[in-house]
Amino acid sequence: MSEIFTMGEPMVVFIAEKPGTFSEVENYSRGLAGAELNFSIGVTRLGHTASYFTKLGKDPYGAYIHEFIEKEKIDGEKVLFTEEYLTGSYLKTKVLEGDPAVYYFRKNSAASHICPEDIEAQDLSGVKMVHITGITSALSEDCRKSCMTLAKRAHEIGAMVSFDPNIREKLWKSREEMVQTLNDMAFHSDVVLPGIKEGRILAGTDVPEKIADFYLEHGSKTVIVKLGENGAYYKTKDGAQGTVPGYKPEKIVDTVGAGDAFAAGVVTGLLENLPLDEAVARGNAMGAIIISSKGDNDNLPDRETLFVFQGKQKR
Ligand code: KDG
Repeated sequence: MSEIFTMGEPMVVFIAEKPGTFSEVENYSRGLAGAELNFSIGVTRLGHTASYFTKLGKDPYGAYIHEFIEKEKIDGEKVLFTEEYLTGSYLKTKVLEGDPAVYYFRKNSAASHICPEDIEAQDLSGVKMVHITGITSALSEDCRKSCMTLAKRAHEIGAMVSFDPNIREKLWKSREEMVQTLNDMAFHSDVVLPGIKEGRILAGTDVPEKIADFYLEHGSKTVIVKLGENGAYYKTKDGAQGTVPGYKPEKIVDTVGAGDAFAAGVVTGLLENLPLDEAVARGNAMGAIIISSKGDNDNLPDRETLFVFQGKQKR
């Protein structure tokens, strides 16, 4: 069995070749997306084993995603196919600055039908870390329960849970429901990975230490707040804390997927027993690398590429 387990919704993404509206842009390149899938690619390229669970439609998108999972050596043995629902997709615009706009085609998708029974049926033996993102909780009531079931099962077998709130307001009915659900998941997780802007929405503050304290007071053990180009701030329940500076990206092309790359860096660092600040530095490096390409995961590095990148910016 793999040391890491995750689940969520993978999608096919179509990325605009140039800025403009859909009617203005004729050409799109095809890619693969999904926060937990990006994360799985990140950790397996760094030499770790990961199992990924999802539901795919029996359609060309589903077949493409499944092939990709196999090619990346992610254990997707338990992935289920359904005739009833389609695999989701999304459109991503090209911007010259800031975050691109995204348009989802995923309502009632195959993955939104993941249910707690699916999670109960998973063999988690040998798993040391379960990674969950807030996107999955937003997909349906069943998906939300599935995330909680997964966190509970992880703790029963002594595995740790890492949680990235990954706010996607478009997927939620209301901000109130979103905040409550994401915080509840975070309180049931060991390692919480909010961004600074997410902290303002979820914890009511954009002071990194206060965001960390908010989660630590409610049961989380380690909180790592992503600060964008300024790196990341961490605090543990034992009071250890610090800010780890960010790496300079070669260029900034597309910021989508940076949080997943960051999570892959941190989680692999923790599994390798790196000191926390080094695990966070690895997360920062992974985030800086991925934003220099247009895809959500294509540029995720192998170990050697990562170490060369980190070595070039010795601090
Ligand atoms: O974190 C990156 C993801 O946002 C992207 O790959 C697509 O999963 C996705 C989503 O729901 O936005």
